[in-house]
Amino acid sequence: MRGLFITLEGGEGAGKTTQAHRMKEYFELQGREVILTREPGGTPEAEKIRALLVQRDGGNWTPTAECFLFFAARVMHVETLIKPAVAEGKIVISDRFTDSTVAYQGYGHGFDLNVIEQVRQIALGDFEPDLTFVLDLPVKEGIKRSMAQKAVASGAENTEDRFEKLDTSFHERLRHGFLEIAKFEPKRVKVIDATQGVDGVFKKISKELSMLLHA
Ligand code: Z5A
Repeated sequence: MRGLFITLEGGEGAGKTTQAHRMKEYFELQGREVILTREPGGTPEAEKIRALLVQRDGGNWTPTAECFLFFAARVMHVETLIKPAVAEGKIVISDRFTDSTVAYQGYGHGFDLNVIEQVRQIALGDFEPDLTFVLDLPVKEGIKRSMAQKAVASGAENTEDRFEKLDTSFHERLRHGFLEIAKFEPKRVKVIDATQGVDGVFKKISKELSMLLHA
């Protein structure tokens, strides 16, 4: 059976992690082997880079350096985990991938989209996900969900908050960025209305998954 690489994208609290687990159950019920992973991270080396990028004391990177760090982590992730697993017929589901760099560093922070594309070409060539879901949610709703989640988990201090401290206008640019990516690549990127409940969102996702499996 053909392996697949599927990514989940979207702003803070959009429900990517929740839907990644639902997707895993869906494929496993069909007898498929699934690997859930995330970016930045996913391999021991890339998780070390994650700590530099997302933790509040991880360092003050220039935009160019930050872009290279995201792609350094991504190359390790793709070469040592994603490609080998897909070659073995497994389904790899990643919570974020290159579209997050385009949306956060490019649309969000204003880093040159052409430079991101050049670095992407050097790092990944023509490798890309078979299918990407952008979970789309009004910014306020995403932040509300994310804050509620943190309130529940308030026992353990969360230091992975470097991007979450950004203002509302940043999150609006981010949302616009993800929608633009989907507009440019409608075949690969599917926008899912994430305002519904978990089951409603998954119903839309599973429709796309079924089409992919029977393509
Ligand atoms: N970043 C970057 O800048 N550039 C890059 O290239 C990459 C990343 C790859 C780490 O991301 C940070 O790195 C991220 C972008 C930056 N910064 N931010 N923000 P992360 O993926 O580790 O963290 P995150 O984006 O903040 O994810 P999250 O908070 O884990 O959100 P989520 O996975 O989308 O949502 P969730 O955990 O599934 O759900 C959030 C809460 O909502 C939870 O309580 C759920 O039970 C609830 N939920 C979920 N779905 C629903 C529905 N449908 N209805 C109601 N409630 C729901």
